Formats: sequence, C-alpha cells, structure tokens
Amino acid sequence: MIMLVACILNKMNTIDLRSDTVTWPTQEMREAMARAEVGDDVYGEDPTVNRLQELAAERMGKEAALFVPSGAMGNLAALLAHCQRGDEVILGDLAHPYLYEGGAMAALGGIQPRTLRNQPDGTLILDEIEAAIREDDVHYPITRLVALENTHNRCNGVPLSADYIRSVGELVKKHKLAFHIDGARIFNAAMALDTPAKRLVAPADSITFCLSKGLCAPVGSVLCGSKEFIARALRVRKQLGGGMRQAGILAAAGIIALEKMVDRLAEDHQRAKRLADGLAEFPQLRVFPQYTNIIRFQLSDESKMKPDKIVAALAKEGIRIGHGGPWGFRAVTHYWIDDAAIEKTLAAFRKVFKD
Ligand code: TLP
Repeated sequence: MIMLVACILNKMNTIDLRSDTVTWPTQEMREAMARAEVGDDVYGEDPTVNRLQELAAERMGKEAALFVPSGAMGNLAALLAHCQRGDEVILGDLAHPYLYEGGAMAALGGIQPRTLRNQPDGTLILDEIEAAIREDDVHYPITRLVALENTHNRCNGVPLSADYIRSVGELVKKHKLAFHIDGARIFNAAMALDTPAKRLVAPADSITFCLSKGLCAPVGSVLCGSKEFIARALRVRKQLGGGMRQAGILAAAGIIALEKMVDRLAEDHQRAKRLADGLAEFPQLRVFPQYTNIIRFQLSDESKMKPDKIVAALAKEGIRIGHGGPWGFRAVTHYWIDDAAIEKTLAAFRKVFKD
C-alpha cells in the first residue's frame, strides 16, 4: 500500500511530456465510467457505446461510427475494409501507419504501402499522388486508397488545411479511389485552423480519431464513414479481436472527451508555444516550427551533450520527454501540463545545460 501511494505521488510529481497518450482520465470521466449503462457491444447492445458512436458520427459529419480500442486498430480496420490483398495504398513516408503500426497493413492485410515524401507541411504533392496511381495492368498492384494524417505527428504536429484536403479528395474521386484520414489529433487540427473538424474530413471516405490522446479518455478511438463502410469495418474489428463486450465503461469516458475536452485544446497549443519559444532560447537546441501541441527539437551543433544524457538528466529533475531515432526530441503538451509545468521544464533545461 505504501509502495502504491509512493508510486502515485511520484507519478503526480513527474511532468510527462513524452506524448498526449500519457493522459489520465479526468475525475468526471472516472465518475461517468463508474455510472455507465452497459450491455454486450458485440450484440450491438451497449447503450453507451451506441451513444458515443452516434455522437462521433455526428461530429465528423459521417453516417456511422465504430468504437475501436486504439488508433492503430482504427487505421488498420479502415485499410482492411477498403482494400483487398495485393492492393496498394498511397501514403506519406512519415505516416503513422507506415512507420509506427508494426507493418500491420502488410502483415495482416497483404496491403502494399506506396510512400511519397511528406512535405514539411505534412502534405503530399498532388502531382506525385497522381503519378503514383497505377494503370490497369496485370503487372501492377491495384491502387486502392490514399491516406493522409491530420495533424501530422512526425511533421511537427502541423495541421493540414481544408483546401488541401479538398484538392486531394477531388483527385481521389477522379481516379475512383478511396480516401482515409488518420485524424488521431483531428480536433487539434480543427482548433489550430479554426475550422470545424467536420469540414476537414468532409472529402474523406473514412476517418479515425483518438479519444485517448489530448482528449484524456483512457482507451479508444473511433472510425467513421458511411453505413456500408462501417458495416465492413465492424466485421474486420471482430476479425482483429477488437469486439469488446461491456465497453460502455470506456465509451462513457469517450463521451466526456468529445463533449468537454475538445474546446480546451487551445490551452495545450498556447502552452506548447510558450515551451517552444523558451526552448528556442537555448543555443544548444534547434527547435522546429510549432503548430499545435507537439514540439520537436534536436541538439544544435554547438551542443556537446549526447541526447540520451539529456533525457536522463531531465528525468532526474522529474521531466520526461520523448527521444529517438533521427528526429531527436519530442515534447507534447496535454491536459495534465499546466503553466507551472512549462516553467519547471524550462528551468530543468537551464539546469541541465548549465551543469
Ligand atoms: N502515436 C503515438 C506513438 O505511436 C508514436 C504518439 O505518442 O504520438 N495515428 C497517429 C497520428 C498517432 O500519433 C498515433 C499514436 C496513432 C495513430 C495510434 O494510436 P494508438 O496509440 O491509440 O494506437
């Protein structure tokens, strides 16, 4: 018991900027979860899941929605519902389903990714998309789908504009392809662009968004699309073992996420700006442009320190940041990061670079 309390206190004192996935549910969510009316969702009988799905579909302007355990499963269910084995998907070389979903589309769907270079603004060049679409020839795989990501995680959390998405939608339609958006952080994009999320996803046939990132729900994402598409995705979710039973316990938190947590995302963006501006003052760091709640930065040439030493030294000060690969560091603001946490983080960097 003493160990548990010590562990919780330690966690509460830590400023965890590794991701917005680390967010705990709010007290209101925990209470709603305890009270949730439930049923067997594989029978379609969980009233709370059904309510979340209706709400999500309405927010995305689509006919139907499907609650899934994770963003990765939402993307995979979408790809499997759109594509046959041997089909090709056009997506960015920095897209989450390409880089960070364990090669699931290939491993489980026999789907071939055709990557195009993501531009720094998260977009794919329209002419390059068009040039990548295969002719009808037995030698080639069949191009089936184009997928975008909004906001774009690896491109510094940049939001993709409604105009750009409309242009991609027109191109995709012209070639009779399907169009999926990984909108894990679509509400961050909507907030940053001051555009309704519905408008950002209107040209897409399917969209996944996450409840368990900046919106604080403990688990879950929602895949939205036409009724016919969601019926296919429901079958895929079952095949993937994602049919949940009394999932209303989780959906209850998701409903609060959608109703109460969307409008406050602007605060996370303001704090990210404050943090990015503060970090940019250190000559040891090169900070990439900040747009939403994601800040990416690297060591500048002037720094003599090794990245893992910096991560470890910050951890000693109770600050956790993401680090890995060629992209350097990542800090992500979220509900549990307040103004004081930002200032403490900057103070910790000052100490680390002074020592
Ligand atoms: N991203 C995670 C890590 O996997 C990198 C993070 O910490 O940012 N799409 C996008 C754009 C995402 O950023 C993520 C999670 C997912 C899909 C997958 O969501 P989950 O983790 O719920 O499967």
